Amino acid sequence: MSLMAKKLIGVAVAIAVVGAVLGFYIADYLLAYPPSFAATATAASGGAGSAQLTLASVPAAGDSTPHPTWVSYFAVDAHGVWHHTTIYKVPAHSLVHVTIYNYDGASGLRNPFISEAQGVVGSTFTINGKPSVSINPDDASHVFAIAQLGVSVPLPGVPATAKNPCAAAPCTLSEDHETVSFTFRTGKPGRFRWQCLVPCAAGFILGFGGPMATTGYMDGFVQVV
Ligand SMILES: [Cu+2]
Repeated sequence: MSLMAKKLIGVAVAIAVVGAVLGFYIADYLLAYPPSFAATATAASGGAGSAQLTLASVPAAGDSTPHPTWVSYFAVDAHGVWHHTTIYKVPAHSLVHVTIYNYDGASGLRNPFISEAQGVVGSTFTINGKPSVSINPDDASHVFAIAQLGVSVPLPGVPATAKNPCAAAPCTLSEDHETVSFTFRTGKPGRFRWQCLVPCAAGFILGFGGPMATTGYMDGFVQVV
């Protein structure tokens, strides 16, 4: 075999190895999703099924996650245990009651339009039990939005003067938080993307990188089944 042929084979092998490694990296990035979390079925109302989904949003995901310093959502089960996933399974043709405990401070919105709730049953949501239709855009900490279902609800931040803030997940209900509740209606089965709309990713360009671009932190999927 000539030297040239050996060189060509060497180059071809190197390209194949790099290509395979890149392929594994991309496949892992695309397929490594957190497990899905099922909403808890609740008593049916008016003929439709219903379910309860309890979530929490925090200023830092904590040491049990790959990115401890990133802002993140968590799912909270019926026993109060926090799960680091943003993929939720909810029933089709049902009312989904969502409760979100927000432990994070405000980042503010660039577009005040998003400070108004959309697509929720009764056109209102509650903040610490108080019926509301919008918040002050400057107070926005996170947003829970399912664009394809027309749902968008703003979460006000914990005041900077809070005496007992939670630094990182998991937090407890005795720590300062804002409780946001709302209900949305599901239709036929499908997989719908949801995301936060507040530029809350501190330290990233325009606040939209890192956790804002990663499933498991500030966005995920609603699986209507
Ligand atoms: Cu956010």
